[in-house]
This record gives sequence, C-alpha cells and structure tokens, in this order.
Amino acid sequence: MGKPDLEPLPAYTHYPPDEMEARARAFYEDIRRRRTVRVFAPAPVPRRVVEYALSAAGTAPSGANMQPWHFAVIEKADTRRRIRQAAEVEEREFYDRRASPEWLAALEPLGTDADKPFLEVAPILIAIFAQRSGRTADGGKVKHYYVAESVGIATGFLIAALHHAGLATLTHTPSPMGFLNAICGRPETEKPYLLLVAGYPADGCTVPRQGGIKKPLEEISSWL
Ligand code: IYR
Repeated sequence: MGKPDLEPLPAYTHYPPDEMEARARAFYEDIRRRRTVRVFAPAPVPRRVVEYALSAAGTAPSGANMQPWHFAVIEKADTRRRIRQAAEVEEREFYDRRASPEWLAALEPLGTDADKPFLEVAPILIAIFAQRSGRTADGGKVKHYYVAESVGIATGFLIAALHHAGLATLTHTPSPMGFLNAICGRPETEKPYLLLVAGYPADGCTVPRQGGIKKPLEEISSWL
C-alpha cells in the first residue's frame, strides 16, 4: 500500500456555536424556500451562474473521489425541442400504459401529465449522466464505485447552488431516457440520471400546494 499524499485541511472555518446556529438556520431558511417549478419564463440565464453551480456540484463527495458524473447543458432551442419530443413519447407511454393506478394517484396532487412544455420553454436543461466507469490519464479503464449515491449527492449540490443563486429548477425523469445519450452525444457507458430544468419562474407561476408540505423534523429524524 502506498502512503496517501496528505495536506493540511485547507480553509476550514471554525465558528462559535451561536454563529454556527445562525448559519445553519440561515441555510435552512434559504433552502426551504425552494419549490419545484413547472412553468418557466423563456428568459436566458447568466452562463456564469450556471457554471459556478456546476462547479459547486463538482465538489461533491464521491466513491473513491472518482467524480462519476457529466453535466450536459442544453441551451439550443432546437435541441430542447428534440428532447421535449422524445420525452413526451416516453411520458405518453407512462401515463397511458406503464404507470400503475397507485402511481398515478400519487402524482395527482402535482397535476403532472405527459405534456412537457417546460422542456422547450426553459432556457436550459442540464442532462446529468452517471459514469459506470472512467478513463485514466493513459487511457486505461477504471471502475467507479457508489455511482448512484455519488451522482445523487452532486445533483443535490447543483439544485441547492442554483436555488441559492436565484434560479428555479425542476427535476425531471422521463423513463426510459436513453434518448439523452444520442441527443447529447454521450457514450453508452454513461447512464442518464436525470434531467434538470432550470430558469426563472414564469410571471404568475403557481406550484402545487402539496409540494410545500414537508414532513416534520420529528418524523424524519431520530436521536439515539
Ligand atoms: N416522469 C413522469 C412521472 C413523474 C413521476 C414522479 I415519482 C414525479 O414526482 C413526477 C412525475 C413525469 O415527469 O411526468
């Protein structure tokens, strides 16, 4: 076993408990305002904002630090239209045939259906791909570990970063979404993980009230 190359923990900040609590609370107060938006304004978003949010996602912890993710940002209107068309084919199949009555009942409060205009209206779509394996600098194949967990964590960072910057998002999961490989030019070794829609909410945008109701702390946590 080789020795790991260690460095002093860079830029750690130790806060007094009061300040820590204020920061924890401020973060909660900010993130709790996030709502999933399905009606977007077509206005373009600043590219640098998205780049910083992607950079934030890229700092996420991952299995053996393999960073098994790729973020394809789709801004061309024509490409967004093709994604909408391909997604709606799958969604029609889902809503008309594949989904169980139980699943459809669970979706009812959200009012979702097979129509996905937001895929065309929102200024950007971020297709997130999970890499089952990667390449070393000399072209060798390396296996990735805990891929789904890693990509899920990075996606969480991305959603939080976009929200923090003032952009609205929608996590969209057409299923199956293999068409994203072809449209985004990604290799078959990458599995589409989800499609994140981002932009400004449309004027007068409404959201399902149900989405804002979160389980209380006592229910989602326990102290042993
Ligand atoms: N992928 C479908 C269905 C859907 C499923 C779940 I679970 C949701 O929380 C929302 C939608 C769609 O996007 O409509």
